[in-house]
Amino acid sequence: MTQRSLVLVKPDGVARGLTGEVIRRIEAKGYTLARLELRTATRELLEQHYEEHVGKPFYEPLVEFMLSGPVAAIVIEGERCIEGFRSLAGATDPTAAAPGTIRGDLGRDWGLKVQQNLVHGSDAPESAEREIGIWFPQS
Ligand code: DAT
Ligand code: MG
Repeated sequence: MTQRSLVLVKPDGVARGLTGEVIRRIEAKGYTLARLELRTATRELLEQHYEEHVGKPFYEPLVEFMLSGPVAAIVIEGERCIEGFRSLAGATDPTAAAPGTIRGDLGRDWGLKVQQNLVHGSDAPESAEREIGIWFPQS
């Protein structure tokens, strides 16, 4: 079924000039870009976005990292694109992520645990619609 997913190029990806490379891989896979905007997150927005992680030990460092610079907020569209983008992104830990994936090819451990893993992708249809509503409330 045609789905939408929220993709973020995180501050490390934007700062390293990898936004275009991430978009290139999304487009090469055949997904469509429905929305695309460079944004600076706020604490309030991130608290909603990372609702499931509030209170976990890595939550505060994650939020600080996500506030450290602009992110590219992207809505992609396509058949099973939620699972498809998760597959393109690779495992959460960039050191362990398989070669061929965004995190595996372009990410590594910089001594800041696994938070600097370049991209976010929604993990289920419900979270995709929830996250798109948070980042693009007018859509
Ligand atoms: P994903 O981004 O692969 O969906 P997640 O939703 O479990 O992973 O976690 C959100 C982000 O939080 C993840 O991209 C990096 C950070 N994170 C997750 N687990 C972590 C941990 N054990 N230590 C530090 N950061 C972590
Ligand atoms: Mg997640």
